Amino acid sequence: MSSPHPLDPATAAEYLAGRDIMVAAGLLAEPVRFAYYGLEEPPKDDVLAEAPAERRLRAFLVNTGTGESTDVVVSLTHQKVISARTLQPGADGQMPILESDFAAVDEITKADPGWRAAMARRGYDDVSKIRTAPITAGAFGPPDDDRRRMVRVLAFVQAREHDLAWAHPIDGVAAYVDLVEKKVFKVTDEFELPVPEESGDYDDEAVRGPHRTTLRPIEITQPEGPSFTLDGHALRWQDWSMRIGFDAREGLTLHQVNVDGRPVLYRASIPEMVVPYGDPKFRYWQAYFDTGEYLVGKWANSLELGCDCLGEIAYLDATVTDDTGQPRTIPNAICVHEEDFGILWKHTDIFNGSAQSRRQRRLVVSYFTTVGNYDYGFYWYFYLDGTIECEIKATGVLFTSAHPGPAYPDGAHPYATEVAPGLAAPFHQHLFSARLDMTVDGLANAVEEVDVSGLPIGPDNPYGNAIVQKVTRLARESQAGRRADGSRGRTWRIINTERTNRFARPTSYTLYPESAPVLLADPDSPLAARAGFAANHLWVTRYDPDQRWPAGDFVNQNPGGAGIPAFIAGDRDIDGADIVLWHTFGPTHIPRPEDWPVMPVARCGFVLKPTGFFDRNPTLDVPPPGPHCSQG
Ligand SMILES: [Cu+2]
Repeated sequence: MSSPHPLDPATAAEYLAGRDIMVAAGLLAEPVRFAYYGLEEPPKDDVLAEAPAERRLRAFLVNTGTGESTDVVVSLTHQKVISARTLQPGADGQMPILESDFAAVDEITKADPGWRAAMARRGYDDVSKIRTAPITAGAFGPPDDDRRRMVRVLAFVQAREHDLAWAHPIDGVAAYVDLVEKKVFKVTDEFELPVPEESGDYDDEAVRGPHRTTLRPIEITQPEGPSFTLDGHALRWQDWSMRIGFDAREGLTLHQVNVDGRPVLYRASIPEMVVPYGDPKFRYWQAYFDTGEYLVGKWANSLELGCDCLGEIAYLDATVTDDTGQPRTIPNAICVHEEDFGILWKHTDIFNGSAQSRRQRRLVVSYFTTVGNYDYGFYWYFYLDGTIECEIKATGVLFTSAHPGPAYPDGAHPYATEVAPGLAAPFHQHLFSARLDMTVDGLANAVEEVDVSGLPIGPDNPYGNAIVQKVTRLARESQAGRRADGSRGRTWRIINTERTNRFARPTSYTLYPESAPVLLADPDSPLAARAGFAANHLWVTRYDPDQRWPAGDFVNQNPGGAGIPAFIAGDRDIDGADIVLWHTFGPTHIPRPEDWPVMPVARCGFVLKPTGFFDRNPTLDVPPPGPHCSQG
């Protein structure tokens, strides 16, 4: 095994070697399964000091016969188990959903007489036409009986082989499945509504109509090849350099992002997302933590040239493992390419006659994943002018329920949109948490909240036109739980407390948030306790290598309080320190009829822009795109 960079993803050989260590330690007796398996990154100080790094892997093990759950860390370097902690699920939460849970839940549910009777009452005697969706249970306490390892199951009809099951929800019924006892322990059956009939099969010409014939080809060519280089997982493009990582849980990770040879981000990723649904009926528990409960990275797509990505593409494979800890390669999981992005800068000068245009370009590092009905693309963009952007593309199929129609006045439904006859799409949110381990020009960073406002008419402002910035330093973790405020143009500036630019001001990068709602669930709700990170748009914590997951290490059925609320309990000093920003963003999705039957991409994200990081526009040296583009 050649020596990898300390931040390179774990390889297939490493997963197998780690598995052997666990076998030798007696940790993998049947029927123990891997709910997660990945690299345990070395602490930042060791990496920055280029100290010899120990390779460690972390595994979440579940005994599917007893439910016993163990959090294991092994050292590949020293060939031994470093730690093996048995979870107390009532306090710690449960391990993520296993791949094998999907088939097991289907079998268990369909074998249950109570659930079958509920289906038969609705006219479905033949359960082979029914598709079951195992949904993480959350934690609601009594009378939900959810201290056991469990999921809740909603059902859909797929009458024909190629039917889109999501178009045909069987509403009003849920099966509660104990994954350890392997039985349905409760069936809720609250109401009956007709199963919507209209086909949602967008592959079917009878549904979509014939393909339009009016789109002429667009081809992207880079005859001299792209301007980036990829050496293993090390990526260089223009003034940028970074390392690319990948994890079964959080997907794409970026490391040691530098511009102009100066550090900006030590690490960036989207380590959690929650998708809470807003229908308080029998499906009140529907809220997926796609990352902590289902592991978004594990479901990464293999991307296809010319279909998913256009141009001169470099791909990286990702290696994840199955339930038994055996490596599985996802070919072409990560896409790296370069895009023209319109005008970078342009001016026609009325005095000196200069007329100049420059083209913006961006380097794109992305991957796409499918989690149940939804598909998410995670895109990171790096621009010539030092801007970093994160964009998430949400697409796929809406989660559906039946629409009661005349049961409500004028056919309205307070919690859902009717997207096809009798078919409802409940309102919901997609709230992502970005973990931004900032190193703007080094480790000594601080955060300033910057609001803009006008000033009232007064002695210094007789005509009332004054515009000022109000700058508030966030000194401690307890002060750094902040909301965005579009009416004040609120941004957060990450400054270096030791380095200055030519104006003797701190070098900095500014986080520009979108100002969409944070978690709409009541602050006293069981969900708010579990998704504490989503209560604000911003949190700032002091770097701690163990603080990785915004909703805690064990998110599935976690009783609450883990993650950010626990991280900030110590109220550490964050001024001039090694700090991490946690940024909550994402849409509150009121589905539109146009989102059905497959949803055009909805975008969300944030931008980081250099602010006095450079002494002037860093792109004056970008040449004109062609000799004919330069005048004057
Ligand atoms: Cu949505």
